Amino acid sequence: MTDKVKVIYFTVDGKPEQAEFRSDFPADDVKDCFRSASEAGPNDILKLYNQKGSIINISPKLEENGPDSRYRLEVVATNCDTAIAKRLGVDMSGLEARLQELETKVKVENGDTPSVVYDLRNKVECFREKLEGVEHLSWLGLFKDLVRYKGSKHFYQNGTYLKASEADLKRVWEKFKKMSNVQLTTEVREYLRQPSFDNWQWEDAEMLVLLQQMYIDLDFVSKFHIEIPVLQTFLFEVYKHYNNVPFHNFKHCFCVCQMMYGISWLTDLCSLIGDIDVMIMITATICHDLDHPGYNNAYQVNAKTELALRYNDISPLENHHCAVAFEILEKPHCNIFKNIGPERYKRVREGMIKTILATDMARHNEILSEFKSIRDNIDYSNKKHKDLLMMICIKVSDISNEARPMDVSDPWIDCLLTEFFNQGDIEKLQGLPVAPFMDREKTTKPSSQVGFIGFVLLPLFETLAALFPVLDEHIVEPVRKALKYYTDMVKALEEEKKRKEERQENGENMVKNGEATKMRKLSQTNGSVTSQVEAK
Ligand code: LUO
Ligand code: ZN
Repeated sequence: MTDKVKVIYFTVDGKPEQAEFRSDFPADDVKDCFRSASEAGPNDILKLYNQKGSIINISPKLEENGPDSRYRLEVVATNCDTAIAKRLGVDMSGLEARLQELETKVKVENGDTPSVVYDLRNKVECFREKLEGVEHLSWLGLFKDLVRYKGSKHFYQNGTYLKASEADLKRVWEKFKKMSNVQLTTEVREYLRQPSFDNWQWEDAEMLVLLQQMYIDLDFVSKFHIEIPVLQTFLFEVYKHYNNVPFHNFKHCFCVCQMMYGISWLTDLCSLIGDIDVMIMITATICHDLDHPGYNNAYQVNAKTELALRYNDISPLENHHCAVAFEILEKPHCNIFKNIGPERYKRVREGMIKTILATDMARHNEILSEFKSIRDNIDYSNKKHKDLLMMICIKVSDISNEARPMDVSDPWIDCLLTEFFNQGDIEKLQGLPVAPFMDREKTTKPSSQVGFIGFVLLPLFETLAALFPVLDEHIVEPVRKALKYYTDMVKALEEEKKRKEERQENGENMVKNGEATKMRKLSQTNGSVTSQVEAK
């Protein structure tokens, strides 16, 4: 049975208007209803006030009114009053202030609504308002009709900005340029080759210097005539295109590249597969998660985001990371490969595309089993064999947090679960499928790590170590230790839970026993009272 049509009367700029819709309409359609009635553009933010002057939610559930109790619709154009805001999009501080006002007013308005409904409505409304007008969110599928600001200010759902501010970028660039003229000590250059390297001790500008050092120490700068100023602008442009999300940020890119760098030295990869293929892997690791929005492929596809539509659901994120990498390399002042000639450029491009696309975990089993099938008689002159080895190497580097010392890897798993659970929260809000490891109600850090290390990480690492035994001590052994650490933790937590349940049960029994004793005493007392009364 379809709901009856409701008519909502309101004024906009003093003009009487009315909107008609059914309460089973999608929220966006109702919003569009008000938008078109008030001729508001996609960039504008709408606010609806009731007669008491309080803001009310524009939704299909909106309470019906009459022509003499009109609501008032206000169209809030985004105010881009500064140069930066004009260039980057919405003035977030203004929007934040209005949202604060919205939350306070909405709380007052619906006094009788249970607070939990309220808070949720507040959160959703607040979340939608905050995200409205931010271009990248079309990837999140939250708002199809989003503003098309070019390079608009992006931010992550918890309100932090997705991209660094101009001021931050300027500071990092200057520090990077200043430090890159300083000769790094041999000790630092040695430490940089260790899988135990601790990224948390280094600032972003310092990591940029270390990435530059990798190209120098692997001799790529001289062998491929890379100009240092071009290398610096390339690295900084890459830095600018990583987002401020909990896990898939620039630090992750650095860690993956540094692990690849460590593996290259440990296995002397350059002498095995040649300099250009190692340079492909180093550059691919630096670019492999460029502009990651903090929501994985499953989300992109389920939410039918712009990226999923653009890449037909085929590894949308990895395709995007690679496309951004070559958009950067197409800029003359960033093209570190401009002096290697068209033939080798073509080879580099093909190799980077292949290795970056291989980081899609959905292809994990496909790639691993194919590599296993050739590993024991690998032929380094066979391009197919080398391609598979390069794909395995970037995959190992990409998920290698647990190969690092516990005090380095532990914070990374927290970052990862923060990003995963944020995604799970949004998927729940949108009624989209939620993977178990993204559901904060179902996944704990130790239990998910036991599964991941045991079933994904160790089999992958042991497969590569079978080819390069030197890796066993340096990256497989730490992963085995991590598996034991989390397995013991899971056991300890299970025992603690059992003890708690036993205590509870005993507690209940004691209460029951106590009750029973009390009842017995009571009945004895009663019994004696009854017999006394009867005796009377
Ligand atoms: C595997 C993965 C995919 C996307 C983003 C990060 C990760 N990584 C990890 N996932 N990278 C390192 C780690 C790690 O140490 N642990 C996990 N753990 C859990 C949350 C997990 O189950 N991840 C997972 C498993 C399979 C999968 O696709 C088949 C995707 C994520
Ligand atoms: Zn990655």
